[in-house]
Amino acid sequence: MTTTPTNTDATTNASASLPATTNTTLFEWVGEMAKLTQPDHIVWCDGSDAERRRLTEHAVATGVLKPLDPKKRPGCYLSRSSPNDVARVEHLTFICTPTKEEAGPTNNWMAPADAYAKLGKLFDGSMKGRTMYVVPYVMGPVDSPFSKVGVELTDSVYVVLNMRIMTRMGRAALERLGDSNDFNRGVHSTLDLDPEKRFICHFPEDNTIWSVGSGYGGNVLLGKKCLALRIGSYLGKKEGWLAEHMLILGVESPEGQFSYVAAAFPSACGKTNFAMMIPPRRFKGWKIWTVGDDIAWMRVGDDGRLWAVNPENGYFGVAPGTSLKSNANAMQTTAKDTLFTNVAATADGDVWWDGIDGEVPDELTDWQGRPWKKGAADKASHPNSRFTAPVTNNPMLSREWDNPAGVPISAIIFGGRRADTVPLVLQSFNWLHGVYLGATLGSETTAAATGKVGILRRDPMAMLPFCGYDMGTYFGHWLAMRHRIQNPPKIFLVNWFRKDEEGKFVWPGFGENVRVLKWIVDRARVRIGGRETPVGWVPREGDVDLSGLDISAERFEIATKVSAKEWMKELESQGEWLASLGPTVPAALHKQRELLVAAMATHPDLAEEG
Ligand code: GTP
Ligand code: SPV
Ligand code: MN
Repeated sequence: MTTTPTNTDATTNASASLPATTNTTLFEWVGEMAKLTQPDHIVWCDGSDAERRRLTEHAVATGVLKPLDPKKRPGCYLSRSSPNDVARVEHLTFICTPTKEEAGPTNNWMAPADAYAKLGKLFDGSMKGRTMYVVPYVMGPVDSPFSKVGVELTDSVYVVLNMRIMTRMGRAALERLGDSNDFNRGVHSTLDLDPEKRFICHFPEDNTIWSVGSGYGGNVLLGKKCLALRIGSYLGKKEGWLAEHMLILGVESPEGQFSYVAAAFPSACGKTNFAMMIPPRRFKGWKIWTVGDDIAWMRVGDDGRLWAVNPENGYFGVAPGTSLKSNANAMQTTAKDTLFTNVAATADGDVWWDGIDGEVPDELTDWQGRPWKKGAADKASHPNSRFTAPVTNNPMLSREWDNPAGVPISAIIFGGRRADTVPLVLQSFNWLHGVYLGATLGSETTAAATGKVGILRRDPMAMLPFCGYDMGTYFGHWLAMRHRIQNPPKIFLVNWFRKDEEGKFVWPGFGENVRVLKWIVDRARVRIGGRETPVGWVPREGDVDLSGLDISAERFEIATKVSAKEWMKELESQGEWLASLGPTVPAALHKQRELLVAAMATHPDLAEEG
């Protein structure tokens, strides 16, 4: 027997279910947190199907979830958040290292003692009248040396049901943990959803995360951005690996050759779509297999290559824009056993969002539960409405998705949302230049975080909101990794979002991106040509297979153009960015920039102007 002898917690008087562990460190910590938050009940989650049914019934009965039509969307539910709680809140997210310098200039910082005191006050009695769920989970395959165990205490049944999809949750996690004290300690209380009392605090040294006042994904599903990226990147620096905001996919050629790539695009910039892409008809025999759609943990293998694991177990994906045309695999993935958040509802019990297939219905219930009529000024689905779906629903799930060793990475791709300057694809000259391209990545902001959208900002490696320590030191870690990897992946920059003079996207994107991916994989395997520009390699005409695609040579040239004038401006702005990060930015990156500027300055387009 591994159960404990009691089902009431003597220190709190809360009724408690029986946990399947003897881990005293865990008991003590749960007891301590229960004493602080004072829940009426404590429920230890086992991850079973019976538990899912029970919690789902409870969520429906209390109005947290609304069942969808069981024929149209079997096992699916709709959740509506508080209208003030629909995205990550970067201004309320803190890294609580002993010194501000360790958090660096791009993170909000609070001294650990201050943060514990401030949030401790908010947690005090915050679960009175509520249930505290104890959610043990593993990030990564349960039996992988890559993986990390976390335990999240939460008073939200929505969080439990989402964690159940997004992580390996329950008994398996307690078994993996055993009596070890090496687990992430996450505490989440919904409080009253007052943005004035909303904080997401990370204590890397204590492997602890405290989150209050929100119910939104990235703020409260603590295994995801908080553990897998912010704490993960801190551990990666310490332990010699990389925790990255990257999708992982496998490309299968018609000959049956597999190549794996990892790609970092900022939030709502196309990772899920790229990871699930369906090649166009012309690419018969080519298959894209999804390993992960948001996060990659990468380590050097015994063979000197970089190996990547997806720590997640589900997809927390952007709904708007998802359709049979743009992402049929995501449509199939969300056909059953999926939780939808802040999408619109149809009268017949289905979901709806902007960009979904078919006619816009005349009437809908909008994401806030209000009647909506076609043509209304307000959007029926929130721009950051999301689906939570198990990876096993994905028809193109890679057979390697759960491999404890991960997959070997041949290419790393950075990409952003750039209306100009950045060509469709650019290959770096070497690792240092590739790290430079990642470090200076720029992208227009999206609805995934609270704030204005469409503003160009630097988002290095798509990690600006997710790096758990000083940015310059993080760049140094990337450069240092080169010396551990004997056979490093080639590094690329892509941009699906370049616009023409009329403001239209020049490149069709989505499944057509496989054409670019093929060039990338062929370049990584050194079997296709390219053209050298002062800022990197681009495909020559004919290098990218455009057959069967309705795009003119001129338009392809616009898509792949490297303009000397635009790049001189870009390099200047990149210099300001690097300078703003302070003295920890490696000298090699400054020198790399100077070299690019000097090389670009010899360009005839600039010389003509004198
Ligand atoms: P997070 O989950 O926030 O990290 O987002 P993500 O990077 O996974 O982005 P996702 O794939 O969900 O795409 C976000 C939005 O960009 C959706 O509305 C997509 O329809 C759109 N999008 C994705 N790929 C492309 C593309 O190649 N071209 C264009 N024009 N839009 C795209
Ligand atoms: C992102 O914003 O990058 C997401 C969604 O993937 S969240 O989990 O909220 O971070
Ligand atoms: Mn993301």
